[in-house]
Amino acid sequence: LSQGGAKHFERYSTNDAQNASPQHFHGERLVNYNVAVTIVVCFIFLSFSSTAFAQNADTAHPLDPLTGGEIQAAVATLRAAGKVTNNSRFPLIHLHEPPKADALNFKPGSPMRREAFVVVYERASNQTFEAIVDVNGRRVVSWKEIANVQPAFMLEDIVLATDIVRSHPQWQAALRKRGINDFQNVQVDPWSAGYYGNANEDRARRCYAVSYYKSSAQNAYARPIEGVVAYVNLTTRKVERLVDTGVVPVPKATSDYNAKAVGRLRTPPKPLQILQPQGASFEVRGREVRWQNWRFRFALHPREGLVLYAVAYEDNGKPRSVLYRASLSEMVVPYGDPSAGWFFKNVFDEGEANLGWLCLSLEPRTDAPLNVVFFDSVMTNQIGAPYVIPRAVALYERDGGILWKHAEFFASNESRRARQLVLSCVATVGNYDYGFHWIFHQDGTLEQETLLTGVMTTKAVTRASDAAMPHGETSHGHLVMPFVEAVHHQHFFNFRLDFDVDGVGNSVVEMNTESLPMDASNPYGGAFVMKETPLRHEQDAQRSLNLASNRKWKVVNPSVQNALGQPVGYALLPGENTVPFAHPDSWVRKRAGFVNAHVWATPFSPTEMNAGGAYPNQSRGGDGLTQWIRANRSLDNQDIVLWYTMGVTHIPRPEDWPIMPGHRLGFKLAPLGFFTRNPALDVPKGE
Ligand SMILES: [Cu+2]
Repeated sequence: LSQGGAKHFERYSTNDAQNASPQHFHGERLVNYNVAVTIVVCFIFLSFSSTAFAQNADTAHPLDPLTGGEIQAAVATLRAAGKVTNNSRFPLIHLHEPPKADALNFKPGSPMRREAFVVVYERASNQTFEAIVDVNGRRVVSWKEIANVQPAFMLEDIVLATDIVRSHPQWQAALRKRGINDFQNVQVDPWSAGYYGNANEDRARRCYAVSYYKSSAQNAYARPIEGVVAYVNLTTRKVERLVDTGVVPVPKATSDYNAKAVGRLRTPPKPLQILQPQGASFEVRGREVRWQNWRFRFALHPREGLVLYAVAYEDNGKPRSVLYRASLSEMVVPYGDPSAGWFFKNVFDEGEANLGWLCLSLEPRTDAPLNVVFFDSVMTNQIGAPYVIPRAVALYERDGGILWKHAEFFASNESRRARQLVLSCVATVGNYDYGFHWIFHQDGTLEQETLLTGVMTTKAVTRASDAAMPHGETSHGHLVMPFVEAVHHQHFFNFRLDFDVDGVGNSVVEMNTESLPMDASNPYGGAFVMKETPLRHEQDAQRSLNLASNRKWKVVNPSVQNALGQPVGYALLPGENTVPFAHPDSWVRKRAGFVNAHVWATPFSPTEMNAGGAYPNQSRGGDGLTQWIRANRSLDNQDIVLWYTMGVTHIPRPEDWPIMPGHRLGFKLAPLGFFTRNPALDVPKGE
């Protein structure tokens, strides 16, 4: 469904390499892993038609994601330089972004720097390397080993862990004790091993594997094989320890969610058609989108998922910059159960799994309305070969309700209907599915909405009912079906927001609203004021929400004033949020230090991208934001990066089972003094 300006978009042809996509990562396609890997391995010997991955010279931009041809060139250059072999693995390849000034000053059609950032993992020697490759010059710009880190998991790790666990005699014995002999019907879920203070532990690549009895069911999580955990060493390819905390009977009932399993379906509502007979109102030129005064570029980054670049709003014919770059910088999902099968479940769903790589193809009608325009995306598989995810990103307009309205009594009645532009992707990370939607509003507001759905991970218990244990308050989870608990957990998301409000030099201001004392100047007690406090250094800028003062933040350009003499700015308007419930001294809070405050600010650095550090897999704490802000750099009229941590505390409901209705949370970036009046006044009434 190609509409509007999207015909200008360079469409990649799809091919068999998509069979290596993360659709094979988890769940029912588990049995296909070996097939998938075989296809991946075969595929390296096929050559791409270079036109399938070519770049359009008219619309090419230095911030465009790497093309398939550029990925091939990067890997071939490393191979020619003797840096990699057929045994090398490529957990991550993405654009090494040019210096900010180069991107901002780029003139279409002029020559540009194109570099690839490549992470290489050598499994045999358990070494990780980072390379930067000049893909046009076919030159290795830098090559270095990064000691004591583990890059994100790849398909091969999942396959390897599953094979190691399935063939382990003690694991087999533990399952037999539970009446399970058909091991091929067991789903093995490897979880990242994290770090829990054992400083003597060597730096091998590890994971912890738990199991579910899947058999012919759709949803394996209805039948957890509780208390059996395999500590897998992926370097030595051995189960280091098999934990069996005792038999909890494996629940017998299934709980699938496909139409057949659900039973009688309700009468569907009558058709609701969203038609755009004249096409979409947005224009797409290469990777740039223009719509209703907004303009921005986007990419699907293999780690961060959707990235927005160069977000600007056209004001009286002149584009004014708002953000240079906006992205999800990291995630962490800590579970609240201390038992042997659960304590390690503190997953960094971005940095440990490469969230962007896990974005699957979207379907029209269900994942996006029928007026959608989809974009394919080029990713790299573990052996360094590019492949295409068809329909990885959706872009569409939708109705936005009332934009503004007022009726003058007995006189005029002015109202306008809002339109919204949505850019979205959905990543399936194991049992969960996360949607990321950037929503552009006509009034200059940019909204981030995160959608949580999918299947909760579960624990087998011995009780069928909560009647004898009201509210389950002695438990670390809640019953979602007889003998099955979903465990309490939280989801934290950190967004990196590189603001450029009317230029690069910005400052951060906190806004707190306060009541005034009741005295002669406030005789009726109704007075309140809003106080602004500049956050001048990094260590002043670890801040959290405060309902009592209606706390909010804004990024201003101190050098640019609006017509009212106010510095132009954009405000961060938080939505749902939470605080971490893990103990402040817990390892997860040391490793994911970004959960310890909602708002952080740093001066721009091209190497400070991920709030939990570049390599959270088996990290030992202190990486990322908590490390960088130690320098306590100035935030006064600097190139400001604002980091926002938002979270949801998920106390499972029966209604979240067996599949969770989408839960949405997010935040808004709203103009504050950026304009001098409602910027959507000029929206006409329309048809
Ligand atoms: Cu949840």
